[in-house]
Amino acid sequence: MADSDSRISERLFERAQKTIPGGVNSPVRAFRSVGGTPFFTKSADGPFLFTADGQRLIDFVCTWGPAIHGHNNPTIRASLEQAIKNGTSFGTPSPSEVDMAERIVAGVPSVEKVRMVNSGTEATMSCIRLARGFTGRDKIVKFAGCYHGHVDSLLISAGSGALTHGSPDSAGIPASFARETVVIDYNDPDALREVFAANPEQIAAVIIEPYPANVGLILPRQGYLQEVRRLCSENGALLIFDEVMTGFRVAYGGVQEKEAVKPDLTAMGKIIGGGLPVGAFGGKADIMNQLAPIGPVYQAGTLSGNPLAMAAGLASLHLLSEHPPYAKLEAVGLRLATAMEEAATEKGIALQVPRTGSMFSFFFSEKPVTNYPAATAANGDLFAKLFHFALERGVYLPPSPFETCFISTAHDEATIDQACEVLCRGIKAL
Ligand code: HOZ
Repeated sequence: MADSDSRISERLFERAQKTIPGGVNSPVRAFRSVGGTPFFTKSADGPFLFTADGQRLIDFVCTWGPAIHGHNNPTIRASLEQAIKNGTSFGTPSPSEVDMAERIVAGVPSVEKVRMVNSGTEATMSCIRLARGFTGRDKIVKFAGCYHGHVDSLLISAGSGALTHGSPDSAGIPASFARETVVIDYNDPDALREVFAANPEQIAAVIIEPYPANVGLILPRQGYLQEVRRLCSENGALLIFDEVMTGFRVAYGGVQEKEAVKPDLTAMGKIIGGGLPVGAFGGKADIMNQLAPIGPVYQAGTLSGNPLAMAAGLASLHLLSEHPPYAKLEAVGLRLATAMEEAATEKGIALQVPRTGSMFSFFFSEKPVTNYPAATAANGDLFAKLFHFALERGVYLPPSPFETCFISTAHDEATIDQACEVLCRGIKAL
């Protein structure tokens, strides 16, 4: 990239920092953990981002998950163009909300009723309130490194930007709130058993990213999620799956379909908005019926079920159900991960590339990573070097080792070949 070009993003970042805290509207976008100045994106199409500096990047962030069909997908765009002719927000029920609810209920195994919200954060926050209202209990169990959006009671030992920027326990959370959240390690059923034993009839819910993807990607040990389900049922606590990242991504019905484990409540987002701001939460009808206006748990939103977001989301889900991409994404993901592991072996570097379908991440670590302590012990400097090597050569990885890479259906063979070549060269150059 020519010097004169990269200065456009630098100048924009200088301006941004004067009026936006840290120059970004979400901390993960700053390049703090890898160093350097974030680039500014002018447009995006297919598997590519086009920066203000004139660079074309093969994008493995995919707007942090939603862009499973790539950017600027023509079907999603056409659906939006059609919807916008009818107005942008009604503040009344509209037909597309019913279509969306029916699609989600048909696709996600545990969901009998669903309510739309505007972000994944709203979805998890609402799940927690509903679980407390339903059980009459206050305590929540979460897992170290799992990130469920910036919800007060869940920003404790959190992953994603909170971990990347050194504040997994955010300031601004009253100690009295934090006391109601118990944090344990993922993949350790004994830890959950002990928490239930120590807090009898006090735990309202266990919230989990069934495949944690905000601390790099971590996969469950055989039988682990089934045991979590069993322990929740045995102790009268609700099980909440945060499938904001994994829903409609690892399978149409998410991890719960793949692993055949049914949570009581599910938080959703990302893909179901087709790139527009959307979240949803759903679950068993008797629990969901506790919500206002028919139940005592209050939850609301002016823009919930927004017609444009519904149009984009419905088009996104329609594409997935009509042309299931999962087998192809699995093959592409396997090819990328295998190539990178081979490059690392050739170089003599310890690299783990955990992967499921079109999600993968990098841990420069001797052993497979099964929990938060192992993830944070991996070598972040090597990741930062690989990140910059790739970026300079037109491949964009997430700017933190505590995030997950995504592949879209728009990443065709030629694009994957090119990315593979750059990433393997980058690993060998470490
Ligand atoms: N939930 C996203 C993946 N970690 C992060 C998006 C953001 O915080 O901006």
